[in-house]
Amino acid sequence: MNLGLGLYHHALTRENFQFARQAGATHIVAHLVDYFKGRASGSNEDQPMDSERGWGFAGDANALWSFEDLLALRKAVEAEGLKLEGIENFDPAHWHDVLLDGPKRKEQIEGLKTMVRRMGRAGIPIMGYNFSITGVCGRTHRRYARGNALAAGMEGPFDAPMPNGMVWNMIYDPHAPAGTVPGITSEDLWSRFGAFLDELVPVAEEAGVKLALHPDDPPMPAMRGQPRLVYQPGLYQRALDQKPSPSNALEFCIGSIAEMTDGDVYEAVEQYSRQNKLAYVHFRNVTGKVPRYRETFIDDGDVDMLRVLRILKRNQFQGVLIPDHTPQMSCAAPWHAGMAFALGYMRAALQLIDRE
Ligand SMILES: [Mn+2]
Repeated sequence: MNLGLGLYHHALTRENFQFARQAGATHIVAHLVDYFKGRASGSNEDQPMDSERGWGFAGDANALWSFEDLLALRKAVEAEGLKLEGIENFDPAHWHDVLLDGPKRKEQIEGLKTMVRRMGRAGIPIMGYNFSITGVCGRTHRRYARGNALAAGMEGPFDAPMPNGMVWNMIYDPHAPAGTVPGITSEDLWSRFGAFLDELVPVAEEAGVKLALHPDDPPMPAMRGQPRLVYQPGLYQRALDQKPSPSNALEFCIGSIAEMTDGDVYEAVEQYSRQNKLAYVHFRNVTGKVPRYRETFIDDGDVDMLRVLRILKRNQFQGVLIPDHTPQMSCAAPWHAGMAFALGYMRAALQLIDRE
């Protein structure tokens, strides 16, 4: 098993690659979507947080990720002694009508195929994504964690309808007419997802890229009047069975799975790691379950993280673990301190597990 760090778009710098290496990481997972565009300065250090208007504006619909930029990113990561394990999240600008089944669907599916092919050519093996209409929304951000550290949580359902022009908690069309996006059924959503896999998986196979599905965060059956896809551990199996392929894999989020109301996090780790379906792991801890939970420091939640690692080891998981989110620590560099704490814990845990 390998230790990695996920870096948001604005944090893809040489200094942060060195920071990751210094904390013992060997791999980077990069976000190319800028979740913080158009937001107040000073808000851009931590994970993006929510309001009814979402995180902000999606990227440029006409600018697909280029082969040159992808290759340059991999080279920059490698120059600091690390490997680029994957890209996390498609830009809503590039696939809003895939999620919404809108008029640009066909064109946008072709764009996604093009970017997956370019990733393969650039030697980037994993594309993490979250097939979700409303995205990561409805969370609160308060001093929930140990020592009054700022962390994300949830304090009940979030049902405010989603405005037109928004998908995946970002605005892709600021000029959309007033009104809200009509709700669809769960079967509609599964059918859109199935059609996405039918088109993308063969391309990913040929490109040598694994598509890695993140579960819903938060894992509620519906939010903002829209259904969600993987909000219980067993729904991951449905997603895999929809299109069996080495390229149909999971961005396995321990925190989100622990927040689910059914099942058991250790059984889920066992079930999916035994099938060798974990492309990479979000190694995050939490207390409580939806609709009331709080993100915690890695050593301080409901999940026994060492028990998770032992299951992964037994099932010969060889991929990368990244901290996902952490509470922010009180100091001049709250995000970095939180990540360094999580990485230190993970490094020690992996050394311990290795010696058992
Ligand atoms: Mn996650």
